[in-house]
Amino acid sequence: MLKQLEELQLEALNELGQVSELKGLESWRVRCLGKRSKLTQVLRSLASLPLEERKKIGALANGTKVSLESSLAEKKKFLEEDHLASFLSRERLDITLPGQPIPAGRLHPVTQTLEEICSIFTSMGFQVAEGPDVEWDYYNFEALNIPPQHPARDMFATLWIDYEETTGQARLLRTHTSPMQIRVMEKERPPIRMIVPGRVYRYEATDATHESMFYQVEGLAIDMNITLADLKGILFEFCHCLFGEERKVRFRCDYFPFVEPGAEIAIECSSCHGAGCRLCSYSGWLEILGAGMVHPDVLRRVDIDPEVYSGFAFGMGVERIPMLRYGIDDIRLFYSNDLRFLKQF
Ligand code: FA5
Repeated sequence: MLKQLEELQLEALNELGQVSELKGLESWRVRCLGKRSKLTQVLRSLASLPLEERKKIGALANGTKVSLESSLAEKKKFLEEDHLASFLSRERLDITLPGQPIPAGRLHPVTQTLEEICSIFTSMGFQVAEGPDVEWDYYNFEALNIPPQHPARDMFATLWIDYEETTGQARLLRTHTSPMQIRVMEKERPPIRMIVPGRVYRYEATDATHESMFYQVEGLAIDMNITLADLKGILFEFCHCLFGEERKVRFRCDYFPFVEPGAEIAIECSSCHGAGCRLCSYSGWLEILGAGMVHPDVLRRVDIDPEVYSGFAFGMGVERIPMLRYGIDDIRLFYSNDLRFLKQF
């Protein structure tokens, strides 16, 4: 029986040496240490042996069992470490590889221009306000000296929305930011220095310099002793900030019912440098804004005494500014969502 024990231990260790994967260990355990293993049979047969022999063989058989169990535990540990090492060598993460670049968004060129315009005027002491895109006839026209049937309504091809029965007022998409002159003056008392950026809408055919939805920035300054020289000084300073000292600026008379006198500013065309081209309708200039001294009737309507106070207002087209700065020859590029165009800014 001693010999049998020695042989089965050798045989079991030999087999254990050949196990190369963790899952092979369990079947080895069942075969060599399980209920039907040769070792268990030896242990069971101890009962039939004489006492002395039973003690001796029993101790040896148990020793064999303990030694095989510890060999199993050792082998398990070895295989687990081996498994982990080979897993790590396969799955190793190379943290030196550069990551996938995340495409960064950018501000639309019109938004960038709006921010620049606002920062120039706020540095001159103007505050920024915003108003509704859907406006009443009263603010868009009547309060600005444009009653129904006034021919100046034709200047602003209007998108009408509806008509409110109770007040008899018509609602429209504002055709300019000038209604905010009235809203601001209804709320604030002079001195007022305000700019109003926002979208405006016109029922117009589009072309290289006209869109049916575009941005304007309104400006309004009301105080004692404000003159046309203040208007001209502020607007020329603004043009120089945006276009540089060298760029030619044209300031000449224009008509708007809500100012007196009225003026417009045009900048030398960026495409032809004044020679005349499709962009500037062969005039050499592109108009960027209308302006003037606020009409006394407009001031009276909001309870500001024109004998005491005076002021100027202006309204500029925002898209035309980047067109003139970067030589963009079609306003429709801003809203056609072509990334090849937008990514240049
Ligand atoms: C006005 O809208 C007046 N409210 C401006 C004003 C304000 C005058 C305060 C006096 C006092 P006008 O329609 O000219 O004026 O438009 C002003 C500017 O908006 C133009 O100079 C031009 O730069 C721009 N603009 C006008 N129509 C369009 C259009 N369809 N597409 C793009 N820009 C336009």
